[in-house]
Amino acid sequence: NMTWDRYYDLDSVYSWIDDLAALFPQVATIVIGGRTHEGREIKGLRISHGSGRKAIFVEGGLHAREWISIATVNFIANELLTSDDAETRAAARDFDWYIFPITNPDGYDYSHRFNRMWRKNRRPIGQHFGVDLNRNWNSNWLVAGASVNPASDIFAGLGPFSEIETRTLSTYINSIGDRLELYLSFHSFGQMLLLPFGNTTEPLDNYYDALNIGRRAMGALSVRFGTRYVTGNIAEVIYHATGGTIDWVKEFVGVPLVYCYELRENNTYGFLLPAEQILPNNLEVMDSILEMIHQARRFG
Ligand code: 0X9
Ligand code: ZN
Repeated sequence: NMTWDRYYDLDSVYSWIDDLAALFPQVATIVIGGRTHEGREIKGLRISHGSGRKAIFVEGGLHAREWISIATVNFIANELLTSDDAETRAAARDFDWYIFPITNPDGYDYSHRFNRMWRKNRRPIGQHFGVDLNRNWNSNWLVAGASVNPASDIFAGLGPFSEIETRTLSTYINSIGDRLELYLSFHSFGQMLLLPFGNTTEPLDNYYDALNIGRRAMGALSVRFGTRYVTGNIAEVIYHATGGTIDWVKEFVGVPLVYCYELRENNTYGFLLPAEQILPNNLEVMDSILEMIHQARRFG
């Protein structure tokens, strides 16, 4: 069983996912979203009370050191399966959920065993290791905030989708793409809710709806503990960066609502968020997701 007062390594998370699927066989199914350079599976859970519903995709751990994103996504899966709260039950029933806590398993394992601050995957290129998987998607690849230097932490790879992780995961996302209503990508840190695109402040097709829904969701997030998030376009709120997941999902899959959370916190701890903050973070994020779904229904 998983508690929310510590971080768990790759094997623990993967076996916990297996346990959940075994405990809730009618609604939870193990799904393989892709593969990794070192031969691992990108393992996730599909939570569904009946197929053919509109779908929500939840992704964490694309950056290895952002451990809180894995804990957050685990919590979401756990809530959808075990919560007694009426709104949470409704959210679980009304959508097919595709939940992938660790989309960079090679990197996550490496950050537990060898280097806590590892970010990229673990593919060797010359004498260096790793491609930044949030620069490798086929959307404005290498246009901004990315590097051609394999030693760099923002190395974009040898070409768009050069990495098996992004290539296989994007194929999986495409396979369910026509049912996807909402795509949530979890990163840390900085307390931001980001909208595409990473290279321009030009508004999206549905920018004002997306912004409105996002702001209301962050309003709900702040109620419990007063945590403040800033909502806005990537290029405006954080920095120019292209080849990221949500840009590709918006541009090529055409999912109406896509967001990237930069979770807690703001300056003191950075990627090393103390374990005492896992539960408060998870609770406030879950509040925001329920509000997001509620608002998305209103805006249609
Ligand atoms: O630089 C990134 O990839 C993200 N920040 S992080 O500290 N988690 O590395 C921001 C990504 C913005 N999103 C996209 N460009 N899609
Ligand atoms: Zn990140």
